[in-house]
Amino acid sequence: MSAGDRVEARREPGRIGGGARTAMLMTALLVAIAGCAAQPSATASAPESRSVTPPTEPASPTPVARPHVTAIPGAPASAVVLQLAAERVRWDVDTLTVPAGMTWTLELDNRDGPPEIHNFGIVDGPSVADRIFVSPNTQGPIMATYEIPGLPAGTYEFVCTVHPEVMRGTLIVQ
Ligand SMILES: [Cu+2]
Repeated sequence: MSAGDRVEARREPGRIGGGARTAMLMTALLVAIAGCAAQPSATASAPESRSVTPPTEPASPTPVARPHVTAIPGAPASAVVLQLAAERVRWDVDTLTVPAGMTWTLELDNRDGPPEIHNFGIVDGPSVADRIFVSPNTQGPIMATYEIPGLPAGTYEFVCTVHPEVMRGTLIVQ
């Protein structure tokens, strides 16, 4: 559309026989006017399109945009073995401490029978969506052993993602 306008603008001054400078000036003026005219119409139509896009935009990027700690690939194994029990929808300890940058072993004693199920997850934020690791769910009574990936030093939370409100603890990686 704007390309067509420019071509016509160049032709008209050409017929009049004005110099190349006049033609160029006219073209520049017309382009400038077209640019000025185009901007208000673009901003005027923008609210319509904006009202369509925002609902989809904030929904998806927000969780992903957040910096997220990930497990260290190929972290060496430590000899650390920790026990953790789930009983009556509570963990039996509040804090677990493990070495930084090394994998460790968790012996998860799920003492709750049906209908409860539990898992062991590590999160680095307030939401269980910020999960770094989550074991499979188990239904007790059952003992399960997991190799937990190595993490950078820091303070995390361990959580059962099925019961995140009541089954939370602090994981200290140092
Ligand atoms: Cu649970």
